[in-house]
Amino acid sequence: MLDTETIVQRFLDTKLQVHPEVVRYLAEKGDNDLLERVVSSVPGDTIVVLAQHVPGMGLSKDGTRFLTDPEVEIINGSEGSSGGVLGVADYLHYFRHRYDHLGGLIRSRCSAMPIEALKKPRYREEKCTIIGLVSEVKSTTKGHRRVDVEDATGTVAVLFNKDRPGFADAETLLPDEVIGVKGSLSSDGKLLFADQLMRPDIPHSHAPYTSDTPGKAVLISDIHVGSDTFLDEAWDRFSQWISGADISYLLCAGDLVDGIGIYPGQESELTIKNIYEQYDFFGELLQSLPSRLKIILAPGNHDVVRGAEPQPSIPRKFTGKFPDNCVFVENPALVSLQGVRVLMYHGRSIDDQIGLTPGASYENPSPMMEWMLKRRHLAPTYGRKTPIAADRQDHLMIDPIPEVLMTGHVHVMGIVQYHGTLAVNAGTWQSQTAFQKQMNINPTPARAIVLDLQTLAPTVYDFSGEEMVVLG
Ligand code: D5M
Ligand code: FE
Ligand code: ZN
Repeated sequence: MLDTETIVQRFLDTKLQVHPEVVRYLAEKGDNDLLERVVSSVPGDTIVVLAQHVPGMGLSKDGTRFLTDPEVEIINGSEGSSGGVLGVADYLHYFRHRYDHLGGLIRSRCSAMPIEALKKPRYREEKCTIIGLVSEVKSTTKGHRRVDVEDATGTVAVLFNKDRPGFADAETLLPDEVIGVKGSLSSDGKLLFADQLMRPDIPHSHAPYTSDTPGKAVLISDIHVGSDTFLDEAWDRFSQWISGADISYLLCAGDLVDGIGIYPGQESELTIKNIYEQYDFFGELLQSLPSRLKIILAPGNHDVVRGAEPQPSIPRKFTGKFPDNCVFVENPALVSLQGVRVLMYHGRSIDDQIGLTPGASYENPSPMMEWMLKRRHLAPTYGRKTPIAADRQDHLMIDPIPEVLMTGHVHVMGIVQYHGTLAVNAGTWQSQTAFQKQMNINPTPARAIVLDLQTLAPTVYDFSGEEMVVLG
């Protein structure tokens, strides 16, 4: 047995400093002969003993691992940045903020008039452009979409004809999103026949940033520690793999634990029935991952914080057993990894999108992420399944444009590129639950998506079988 103090002292005795990763490795090996071999074999001019000096540590195989130290910056959603209790009156500011900001993105592409101006007789049967918040969405008996659009001056009904090009876009309209509409006003001035729907969107010219230096991040979600369907063996395979892989960052987009009292009858599906113990167990799992990893953890709807979004980060009283290389962020959070911005969002609004959009299903979360990017909003609809916290500012808008949008929640993996942004749903580490069986949701468990920060290329690693499989 070798303890870390003995190892550090042994090197100090020979006037050598030693990298913590090396100490950790030697302590794990517990092999005194190996320690002596390292001490006697390091070149004479060595100041710090690094991985490359240790036979079998396997860390110098591609020469890239320690070229850069992990570099993480939390741009939005750092610990403690939300959570103040506000009142209903603040929603007025909230929607005003959303309208001003997202409307501004559309305004740069067209010249819109205030909705109250449509009342003037001279605009009847004329071409008009408006920008507003969708207040209601309905299907007509003939299958067209009729939506009410509202700005600070008034409301107008807009009709999207199902036989016109672009109708598929109109079918994805959600209450409370900000849109622009070009169309012709009816003869009574009360209805706008839409020719074109404009969303805040990502410009075609958008060129994502890529890192100048090598670096890889692993994206995962929905671990659900404490549930009897948590895939502990798959996790162990993942844990072993990541210990020997050239990964600098591990990001998890929520549902870290299964929680307590999240759904009726949950108790009978829990192997750990205490919320502190669930987090402790997860902390211990993370303790056995390499300490060089920067681990970024956001909450989801199963975690211990309030459900209303933005969700605060996991409070310290639950994270005592987590290693020091963990960073706790809010949901959502915008995180920069070597300059590559990853927007982490658990993805509860996908439930609302599926409920409100014809043809949308749990089988494929990719279109939902694409629509989030087009809307430049993670969760526009207020008052359905996604609770939104009272605030004077809208923290769920997508701005700046991230290089990567990362979600989870639906437990189904999906990857899609949209205007240069990579959108990833990372799946889950939980097998199908009884509830999901009832809902006919078929999860894609035990996937880790490796993101290359220099190319933004994703590679899927599947740990669900006995052997790890790289899916490409
Ligand atoms: O969500 C796991 C899966 O279950 C995900 O696909 C969403 C679905 N789900 C969860 N709660 C609901 C409700 N209330 N309605 C419809 N679908 C739901 P998780 O957050 O891990 O429980
Ligand atoms: Fe989940
Ligand atoms: Zn969830």
